[in-house]
Amino acid sequence: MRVAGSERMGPMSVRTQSPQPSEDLHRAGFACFVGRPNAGKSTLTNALVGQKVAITSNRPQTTRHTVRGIVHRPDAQLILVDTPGLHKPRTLLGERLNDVVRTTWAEVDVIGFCLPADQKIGPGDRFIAKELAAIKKAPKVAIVTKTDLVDSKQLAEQLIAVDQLGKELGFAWAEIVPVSATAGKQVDLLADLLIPLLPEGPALYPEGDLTDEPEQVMIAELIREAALEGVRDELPHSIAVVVEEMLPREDRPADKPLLDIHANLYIERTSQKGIVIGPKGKRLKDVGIKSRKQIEALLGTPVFLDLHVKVAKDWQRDPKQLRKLGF
Ligand SMILES: Nc1nc2c(ncn2[C@@H]2O[C@H](COP(=O)(O)OP(=O)(O)OP(=O)(O)O)[C@@H](O)[C@H]2O)c(=O)[nH]1
Ligand SMILES: [Mg+2]
Repeated sequence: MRVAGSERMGPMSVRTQSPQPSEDLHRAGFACFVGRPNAGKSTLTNALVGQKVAITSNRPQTTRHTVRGIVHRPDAQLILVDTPGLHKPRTLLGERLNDVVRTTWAEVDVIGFCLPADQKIGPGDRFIAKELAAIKKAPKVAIVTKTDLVDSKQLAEQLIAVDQLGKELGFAWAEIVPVSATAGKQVDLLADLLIPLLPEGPALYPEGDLTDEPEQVMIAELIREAALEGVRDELPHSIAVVVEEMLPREDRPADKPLLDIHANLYIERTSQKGIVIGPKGKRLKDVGIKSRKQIEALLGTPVFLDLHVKVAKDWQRDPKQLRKLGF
């Protein structure tokens, strides 16, 4: 068993150095992150890119579409594809999200399977690993996430369990990499190890591009992220956000522009309205303030955010509503 970057793993063979890039070879390709909801895929994507391209939260099933984040190196371009957490679907939306994951991992050059260090490997992980075993084309890298939450003994046990999981299913991990995205531990090393697994080829995105997410989608996601904070139970799943319109305010002097953004926050039932809006509208206002700051930072321009709450009845189960909301 080889564990990347670990010197304290005792008898196991370890790798502490990144592979040396060869001088004139350029590599470019796609690596996806898959795993259970909440495994830390989006946080890791952002840490690798060095900027927030995907929203994150402690609620499961935060990510609802593939998000690409681009890592630029002189000798390589690594395109990360963050995917929704693969889970047992309970709604049509859940089925669609799982489909997105399976389509993605069939298309990429490398698969990064994320397993949190602080949770024992469970049926959800096994289920994913079993499906991964059937994919012969792409090398599979096991990424043990959130290593800051465990001590070295627990981490060692998890690394052994991950190694064992591959063996049980009859395949070998190309690498096993422990990382902490929030502590920035071994994040660069992970990129160093993914890059040699990419095909040779020229850059696929212009230099400096960090994502290909459309602005409107990023903005809707930032609003949803702010709305997810502090809501419980079923509500996180019920929230969807759509940016309807973005227009520069007329009659503004050139040095004082203002961008009007009109967005709708959808919920599934009228009874959820009160929770989202809060007493005297306070919650919704806070969501607006919080997301507006992030939107302004993203766009580099002052923004007026006009946010409305609407009911799209049972949208997670309704094909027509799903289509309207972009799924
Ligand atoms: N302590 C610690 N927490 C982390 C780390 N990475 C992610 N988290 C937390 O774990 C939670 C889930 O993170 P996400 O990145 O949203 O997880 P995800 O796998 O993208 O989840 P889905 O999109 O729902 O599938 C968030 O509360 C993160 O802050 C880490 O390295 N250390
Ligand atoms: Mg995510």
